[in-house]
This record gives sequence, C-alpha cells and structure tokens, in this order.
Amino acid sequence: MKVDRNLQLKKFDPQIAELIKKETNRQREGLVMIPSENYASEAVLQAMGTSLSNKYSEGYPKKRYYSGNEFIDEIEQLCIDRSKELFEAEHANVQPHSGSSANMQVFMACLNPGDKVMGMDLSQGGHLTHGSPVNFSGQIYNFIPYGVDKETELIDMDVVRKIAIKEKPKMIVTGATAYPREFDFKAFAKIAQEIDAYLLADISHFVGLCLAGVHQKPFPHADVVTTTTHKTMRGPRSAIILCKKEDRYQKKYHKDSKFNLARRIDRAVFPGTQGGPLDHIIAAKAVMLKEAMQPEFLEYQKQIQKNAQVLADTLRETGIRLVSDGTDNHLLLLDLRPIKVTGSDASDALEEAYIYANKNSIPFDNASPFNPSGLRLGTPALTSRGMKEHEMVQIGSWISKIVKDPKNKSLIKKTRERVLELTKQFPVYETLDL
Ligand code: DSN
Repeated sequence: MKVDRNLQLKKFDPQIAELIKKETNRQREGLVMIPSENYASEAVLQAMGTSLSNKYSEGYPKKRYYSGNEFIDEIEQLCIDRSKELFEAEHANVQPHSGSSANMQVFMACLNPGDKVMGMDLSQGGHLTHGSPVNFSGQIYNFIPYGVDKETELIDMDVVRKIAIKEKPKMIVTGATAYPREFDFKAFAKIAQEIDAYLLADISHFVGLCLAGVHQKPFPHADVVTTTTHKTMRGPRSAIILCKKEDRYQKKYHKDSKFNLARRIDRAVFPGTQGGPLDHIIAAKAVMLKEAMQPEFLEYQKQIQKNAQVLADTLRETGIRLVSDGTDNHLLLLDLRPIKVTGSDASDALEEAYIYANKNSIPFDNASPFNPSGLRLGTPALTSRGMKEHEMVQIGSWISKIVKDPKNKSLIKKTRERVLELTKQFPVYETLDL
C-alpha cells in the first residue's frame, strides 16, 4: 500500500513536490554508482521528516541551553550509546553536520593554527579537508601531503614513515575518498606514536566495511575517528566523531587545558563551530546505527566488496585499466588515458544511459580536475537494491562499452533501455509515494 507522505506538500507547493518525485524516480530508474551515494532506508527517511526539526537543543543531553529537551535528550543519548557500542569507542559526539565539519572540529580540538599535519593529497585520493590548499584545512594548518607509489599506486608505508620522521607533524590523517585499497591503521598508529602525533582515521567512505570486519577496525589504533553516515552506512547526510576519552599527548600538547580529549572534541563541536544540533538528523543517525547492528548489515557490507571485485574483474577483462589494478573496498578508479577518453566524456555518456558515476582525478594525473583522466565507480547503492555478482558482470560490460565509445548514441540508447529493465527488477522506495 502506498503512503502519501507528501499530501500537504503536493497541495501547497506542487512545483517542489513534482521535482522531488522526479528526483526519486531518477534514483529508482538509474544505476547509482557514485561511491559516496546510497539509498537511506525508508525508516531513516521517516525519522528525518519529523517534528524534531523544530527543536533547539544547544548543549548536550541533560546540559541544554533551552527547555523542552526531555525527549531530545533521550534520542541523542541513544544515538551516543549506539555509536559507542558499534564502534567500540570510549566517546562519541553525534552532532557534527557533515564530514567536513567533523574534521574541522577534530583539528580544532587537537591542533593550533599553523601546526603541521600529514594527510593524503587530494589529487592522489585524499579529501578536501585533508589539507587541500583551497580548503580551510590547508589554509589554517601546515599540511604535508603523502600519496601513492607511482608504480604500484598503493600507499607505501615506508615513505609515509620517512615523511613523518622528517616533518614531525602533530597529527597524521588517514582515510581517503578515491583510494580503492585498505588502510592499515595499525601501521599508521605505529608511525604516529613514534613521533608523538595524533592519528585521525577518517573512515567516511569505507566505514561499513570496517564495522563488518572486512577491513581493519580503526580502534584501538586511532586517537580519533570521523565518519560520514550516508555512504556505506546508508544513514542521513551527516557525520559522527568517535574518540578516546583521554589524550595520550595531554602533557605534551595541552598541558594548560583542564579538558581531556573527549571534552575538547565536544567543545569544538559546540560551541566551537556549531550552534543547535539537527535533532531530526540525530534521530535518523540513531535509526541507522540500529540497522547497522543487525546481522543483515554485515552481509550487506560483504556483498558491497564482492560486487566491487566482480565489477573490477569484468572491467579489467574488457581491457579497462584500474588504478592499483583492482579494489579491496567499495570503489574502483578507472584510468581512461589508455583508451583516450576523458573523465567528463565518460561520465556524461554514462549519465545519458542512466548510469551515474563521477569523473575523478587519478594519481599523477596531468589533466585538470575539471576534466580529469579518471572515473570513480562504487557498489554501495546497487548492493542496497539487492544486486549481486551476476548484475555486476552485466553492468561492467555496459560501462566498458560506453566508456570506450562515448559518442555512440545508439549504444547509449540501447543501454539505457536495458538499465531500465534491470532497475525495475530491483525496486527501491516501493511503498513511498515520494
Ligand atoms: N564528496 C564526497 C565524495 O564524493 O567522496 C566526499 O566527501
């Protein structure tokens, strides 16, 4: 039975209601393969569209600046408790609005402006907030980049160690947005501890794989962990910070502070960089965490990885070069230089066939970031729809044909028809009349 959740919206603002419907249909009909996108469950969507959006609750549970927070306190506390349990963390702050905010808050809690930090270069797979010069991170802090080896396209931990010993940063940031391999948190922690540096693991992309034990868990190695909640977690657009309670370098770097690491993180979130938390989003994060505690979540994460590997095999067999020759996680980075196609041309042609991927720089790319030489593909959203190895072989072959021949309109049209047939067999948001 369809539930018309948008009756009032349709009556009052049919223009916006219609556009929301069109966007939902686009997501239903197409193959969402941008690795940072996913389908939040209907339960998560429902928690977001609620009266909780009306409330102000600056502060933390039982310590608010506004009255009327009896139920909000319970919701935020549930979200905190579930986060700590799931991530095996000593402390959790569930108020950050986004991954970028979360990283900013961690830097503020641990560093001073001008401090040295090591992060993965954006052009080699890192995130904007890992020190890009156009981002606050690269402007406020002195970021020293590390990247991948030119031959293997993998992070070389000996090189990371050499840079760390030479530069002596106060923090090392691990994690990336376009690195198809696993991060060795234990090895990063060993290096960080050699030079008395904090280790921040930004696990936003592959968080689900860590929780499922498919990838190394960041605790106890990292001091602080940040994650977004909408990628492999399938939650709302938001983030969480997890950390140890005590600061192993309190005496060295924060001897004048009466606050431990957990308290400094909380203060950096509120009042440091945010005002009122988004209580409807915190409720949705709590729902997401409950979903992640179910056995199906582990199976889902394992399937994301299996699907990525089959997609990689299929593309490789059809002559497409993959950065690092494969994947360990949920994403693949295609090097389009050998087939003389640009990332934009490939992504535009795929979009016409209702296959959504994103153009992306590849390591040592000479092309501009606006028209880079790579294409990034991911499997989380397809896996949420129930697609498995069989579908990945099919989809891989469609993608391969289109990226090799992006101007072939009849191929694109034929593929679009097949995409529509396939997505009908794997419906999403069936019961919602969005
Ligand atoms: N913009 C996100 C991504 O697409 O990977 C990272 O924040």
